[in-house]
Amino acid sequence: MLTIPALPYPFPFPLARTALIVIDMQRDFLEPGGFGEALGNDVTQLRPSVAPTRALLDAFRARGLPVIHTKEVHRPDLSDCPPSKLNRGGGPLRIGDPGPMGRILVAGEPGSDIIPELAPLAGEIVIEKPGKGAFYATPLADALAELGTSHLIFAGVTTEVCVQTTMREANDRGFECLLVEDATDSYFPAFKAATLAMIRAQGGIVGWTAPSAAVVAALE
Ligand code: TIU
Repeated sequence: MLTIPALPYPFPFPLARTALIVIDMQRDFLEPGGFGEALGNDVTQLRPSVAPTRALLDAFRARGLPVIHTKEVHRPDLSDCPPSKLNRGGGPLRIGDPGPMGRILVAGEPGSDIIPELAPLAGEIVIEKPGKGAFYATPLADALAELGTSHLIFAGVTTEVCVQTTMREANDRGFECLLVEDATDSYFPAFKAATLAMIRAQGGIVGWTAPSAAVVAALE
């Protein structure tokens, strides 16, 4: 077992059973003209997490450890987007509408791509998901079972929406979970801070948090 200095206490992990999961680092959330901006958000708020996420990717890749990327996308016919999600927001652009990066949050459109800095490498698992959580209506659970994964290191956006939803369910499914503090961002810094605090409260009720430097150092 290796150990990462973490909160609320050190995080022990077996290297061979640990995977990195990077949630939804897509152009639709991080670049102007996508879903995030259509919801009225300042997309520049998500930029600080890019370099730390890249450092995690480099460290996991150098060790030959599994990397899983997720993307929040819908089928072109929107058959996997319930009306409750389609109609939410009330802004001028909705899921499936044409925007400057193609149709908003639709699989295969330029806006749905993971940003170039964090692009998946050949052989890395990419999970397309119609919801906020990465387990709902996806093959993620089967993929993790096949890998023999017991411990998950989380990065991605946004902290309190897709990252937290996925981490909470992973925790319920028996995974030991650590969220990397500087490799996640929210459009609302106060929500990010609150999410980190609630994850590690009550003795780590949902899991652990640690800075990327501590995770990278543990892998060296
Ligand atoms: N709106 C928002 O904060 N997030 C999402 O809609 N999806 C993800 O978090 N990926």
